[in-house]
Amino acid sequence: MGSSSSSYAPRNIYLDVDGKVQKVVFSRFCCPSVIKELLYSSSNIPRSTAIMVVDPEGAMVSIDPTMPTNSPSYLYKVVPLASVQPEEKEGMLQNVLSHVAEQFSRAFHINEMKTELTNRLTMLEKRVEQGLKVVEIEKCKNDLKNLREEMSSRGSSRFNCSCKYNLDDGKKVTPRRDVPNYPKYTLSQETIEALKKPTFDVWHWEHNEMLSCLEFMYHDLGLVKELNMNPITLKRWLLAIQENYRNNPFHNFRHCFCVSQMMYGMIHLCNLKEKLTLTDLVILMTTAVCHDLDHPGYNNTYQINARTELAVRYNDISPLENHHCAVAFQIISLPECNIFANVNPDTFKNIRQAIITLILATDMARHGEILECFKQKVKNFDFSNEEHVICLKKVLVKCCDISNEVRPTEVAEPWVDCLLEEYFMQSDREKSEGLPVAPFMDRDKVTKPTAQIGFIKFVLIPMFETVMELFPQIEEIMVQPLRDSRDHYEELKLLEDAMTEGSSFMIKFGKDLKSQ
Ligand code: 0WF
Ligand code: ZN
Repeated sequence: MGSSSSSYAPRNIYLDVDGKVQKVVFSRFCCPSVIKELLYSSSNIPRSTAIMVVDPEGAMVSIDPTMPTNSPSYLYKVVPLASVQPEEKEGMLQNVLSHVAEQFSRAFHINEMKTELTNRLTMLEKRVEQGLKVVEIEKCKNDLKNLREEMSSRGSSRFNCSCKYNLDDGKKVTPRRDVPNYPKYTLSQETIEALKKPTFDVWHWEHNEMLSCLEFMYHDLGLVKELNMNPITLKRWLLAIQENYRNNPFHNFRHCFCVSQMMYGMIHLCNLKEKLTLTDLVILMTTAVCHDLDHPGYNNTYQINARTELAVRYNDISPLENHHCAVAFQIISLPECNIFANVNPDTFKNIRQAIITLILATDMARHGEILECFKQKVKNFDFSNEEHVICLKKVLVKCCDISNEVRPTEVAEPWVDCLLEEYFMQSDREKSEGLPVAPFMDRDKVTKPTAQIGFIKFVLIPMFETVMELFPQIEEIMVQPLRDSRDHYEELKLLEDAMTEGSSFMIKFGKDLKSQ
């Protein structure tokens, strides 16, 4: 693990704004557009005017996360671009450099990044050599050299990594786009009401709309106020979260949204605001949002049997869940995405510990152990007992994680297709790699009804019925839909069996007829 705390240390820039010293602080990983936004805010120059930063000698300073820091005795000035025409050529170069740095700071894929940057750097070098003064050439070459060095140091650490992430490097989790590109959707009253219920149609919404819904939930539950969150940081955090879910058939950002929306629904249905603390609600919601971050689409069994990098890193102990947690806290460690920046260190420690515990509890290999622990407490449940509350939170997160079948058939059923698609991808790969294949993942053995009946009867109903002992109100809204779904799949299974028997009969009957 190569990251040192200094790599996350904020950078301070001091500006002369109308004769007063103005300090601007940003992270090394802050994208240039965010730095520019900070400069606009501190300098009172309208955003419609292009700006540049100049040092006391009149030299231009590039606006990017690597811009040289200064001191209150050596102030930079933010000036409108129009007032510095003579340096047009250099300005152009600085803009391109800034743009390169921006592209760089947003790039995720090493190959994409290398090709893109190499092309741009070659172009820049040509421009530098074509028309700038020696001193300018030296400065630009230096900038290019630094950029190249940084690129290769970041790049090399990511080679040979099968996943998008290398935990040495916090950079890759930064959002590709910033909040201005994330339009604000105003939720209608109808959507706001629907959002609280398991009947919410999760297929109806685009990513930006789901982001707005999640943002709304944090505000509506009072979590933003409680933790004194910066609302822009909340938006940036959510963007980073969305970008760090992969486009798997099942384990994708929409699944993250479903789990979070179900948690929001359960918070309302079970009146959890009255029974738990607001910090507990932050923990529950944030766990739901983060719980499958960067899921590669292949489960723990595959990770362990194939001896993947994740399995090796986490010694075969819940490799995926450990990874989801690590990515979650990498995102939080970015100052521009740190929704917990304004809580005190002890509270942060508690929140972090609780989220880790809950994400790790989503490993289905621990299902029996966790449900048993809750069963022992539920008859005499004590909301003032910390152990009881931790156990309840684990079960609530687990319920939401696998709750698709609580939703109406037309919403739930496509999720089974998505999951089977992901499972079949895994089993095909396992077959081709000579690894063991679970029957419920095998396209030659499993059908939708067979997959669902066992899961609903032996996993979902027992768990939700146990939660119902504490919150009887979930029977009508959550448990009954599960029973209906079980019946629906049992009917489908009968039909499926009849069809199979029918075709077997036809085959046999056909043969008998032939032999006569
Ligand atoms: C397809 C089925 C299944 N059905 C679901 O509704 C659902 C929701 N989450 N998950 C689901 N799996 C899994 C995603 C990752 C972990 C949980 N699966 C479950 C399997 C086929 O069959 C069983 C049945 C009983 C016990 C164990 C596996
Ligand atoms: Zn999940």
